[in-house]
Amino acid sequence: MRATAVLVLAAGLAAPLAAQSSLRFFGNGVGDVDRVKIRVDDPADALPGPPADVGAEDFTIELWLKGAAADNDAPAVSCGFNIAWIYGNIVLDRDRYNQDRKFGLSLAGGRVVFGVSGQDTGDRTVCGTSDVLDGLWHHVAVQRRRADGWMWLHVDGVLEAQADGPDGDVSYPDAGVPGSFCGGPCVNSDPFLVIGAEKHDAGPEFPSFDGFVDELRLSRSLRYGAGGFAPATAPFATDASTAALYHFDEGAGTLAGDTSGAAGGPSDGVLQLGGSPAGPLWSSDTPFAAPACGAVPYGLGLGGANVGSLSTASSCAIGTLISFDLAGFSGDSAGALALSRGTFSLPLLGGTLLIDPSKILFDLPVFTTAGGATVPLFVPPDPVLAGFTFHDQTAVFDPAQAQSWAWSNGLSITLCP
Ligand SMILES: [Ca+2]
Ligand SMILES: [Ca+2]
Ligand SMILES: [Ca+2]
Ligand SMILES: [Ca+2]
Repeated sequence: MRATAVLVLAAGLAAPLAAQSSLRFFGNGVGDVDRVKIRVDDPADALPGPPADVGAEDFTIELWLKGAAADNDAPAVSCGFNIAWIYGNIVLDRDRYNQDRKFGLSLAGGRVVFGVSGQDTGDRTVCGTSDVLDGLWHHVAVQRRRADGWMWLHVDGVLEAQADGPDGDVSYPDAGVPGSFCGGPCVNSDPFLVIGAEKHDAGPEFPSFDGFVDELRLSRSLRYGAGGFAPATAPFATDASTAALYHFDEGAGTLAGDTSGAAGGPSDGVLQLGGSPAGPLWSSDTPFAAPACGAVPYGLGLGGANVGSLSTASSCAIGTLISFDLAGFSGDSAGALALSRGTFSLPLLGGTLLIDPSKILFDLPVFTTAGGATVPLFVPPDPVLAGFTFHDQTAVFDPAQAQSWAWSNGLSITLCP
């Protein structure tokens, strides 16, 4: 008989972790403030930057945004073989000042605008067709194929523009030398992907976005076909194509963490605060409704064979004992049931890791007998825990499985009041 584990979260930690959050920018766009900066290269060396430096391969860049026309007054731009995207209210800026190999995303006349410049292969700007500055959340996805430069622009899953853009590598050059247009070399703006501001603070004719951003994902692949798609209804989980993934769920501080787990990362972002009102601010306004309380399975730890299924037989209410019921393991084994704040999808030891190893809350020991086990967890009757979501997966030593480990499916639990 062993003691029952008790869900314990450090004081002051539970509340911010319970909520999703987004970032609110205010369009200040001067003095290197009111933005998130993600470094994509170090100009002092010839080494490649972190995975957020996309563009050497196909890419998809997507995010959720919300804004009002009154706060973003850049007029419509003339799209075509030009760099007119720089005149919209800038949402994402991977510009290089007066140099090639760059791209960015802005809003002009309420429409989404996406521009790319190749190395001596020309410029192209494409424009969406729907007004996204209506005070509602919208999913924006832009894609670019390296081989022929083809560009796609989707709003809320609908293809609004596509065009044959400039060919070739548009990643930041590993030995790039920022031009001297920033009172000296633009070392503080060029080698960054900037969210929510025009990166060089070049002047009022290059305005910055005033509104909300959430759930930015950079991928090394083309995720969406021209036929459109249903936008996700929940935060993304990482996968093998994810180069960087920002949930903006920190809720405090100046770190915008990359949760992708991509090799060579993380490509973390830093909030540069300032302006009036001072941005960016953490906001509880997000595109996704809070998940209903209860337990929802997700993912398969061992491909099609659902070895070690995981379910809760009990309620998910605070002040109760939650039982994790495991079934299907092949014999007496030992392992652990791990609880994490984040989901994941990564091949590991013959199975798939479904929980974010950087956000582990704690591990519960598991001993399976006759193929199953029940793991109890007591949740204290602390009201602050209501609505808190965590994810769990069990791994046990199991000689019958590939590489001797058996992995359960995943289970997301949101605690009920
Ligand atoms: Ca082309
Ligand atoms: Ca590079
Ligand atoms: Ca470099
Ligand atoms: Ca978020």
